[in-house]
Amino acid sequence: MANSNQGQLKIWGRANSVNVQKVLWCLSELNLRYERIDAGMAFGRNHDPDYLAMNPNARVPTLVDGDFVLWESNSIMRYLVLAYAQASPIYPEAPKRRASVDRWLDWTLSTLQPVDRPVFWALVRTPVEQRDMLAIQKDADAEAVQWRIVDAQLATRRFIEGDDFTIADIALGAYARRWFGVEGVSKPRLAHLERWFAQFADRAGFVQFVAPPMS
Ligand SMILES: N[C@@H](CCC(=O)N[C@@H](CS)C(=O)NCC(=O)O)C(=O)O
Repeated sequence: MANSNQGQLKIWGRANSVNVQKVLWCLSELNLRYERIDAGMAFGRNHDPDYLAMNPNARVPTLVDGDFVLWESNSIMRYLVLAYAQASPIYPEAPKRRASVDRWLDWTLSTLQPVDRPVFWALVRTPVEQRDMLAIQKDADAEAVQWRIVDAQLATRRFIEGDDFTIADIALGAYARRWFGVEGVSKPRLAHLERWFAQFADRAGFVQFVAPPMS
């Protein structure tokens, strides 16, 4: 059954953006209705004056909820839970548990995304003949350093912060799909990360929005 929002939620952003995917996966977990409008890269729109008035970064995603506008994908996920599913374990209320989830959201933006981006762009969005494989392997090695941190955390936990699935799993899971999906570089075997990632095959939001071929 759909949640009790009135279907007024609009998400601006192309479906192949990792940050849009996080929000779509979260909306699915919360069973919220929404409309998605393509924007960014080939779709354009994000440099138009009306879009810039909503999001001066010219980035996707942007959420519009009635007269409220919000950008930054992790902030959007937090807002959706607070506005529409406050008691949900997906963003726990207890201060220490919430802060533990928040740190992975911050870490994803500050530490993981910068090392993932060069690898993803080189292997997914760069023609084969233009790829510098030595440089890409170095970038992949730098990304592996960060995934080892996640792997170690998962050695003793079902999800990143314990028994419950949270929006930190969404943020990390969307990037893990890229890490596992890129081909042509050598990557260390990270057994805990693999076990954790395999669980998402049961989650409709992951299957629909994150698992499809990368582009
Ligand atoms: N920290 C921002 C990053 C947003 C961002 O960099 N979005 C990328 C797509 S993943 C973008 O808008 N790229 C330009 C474009 O699509 O034209 C967030 O998490 O929302």
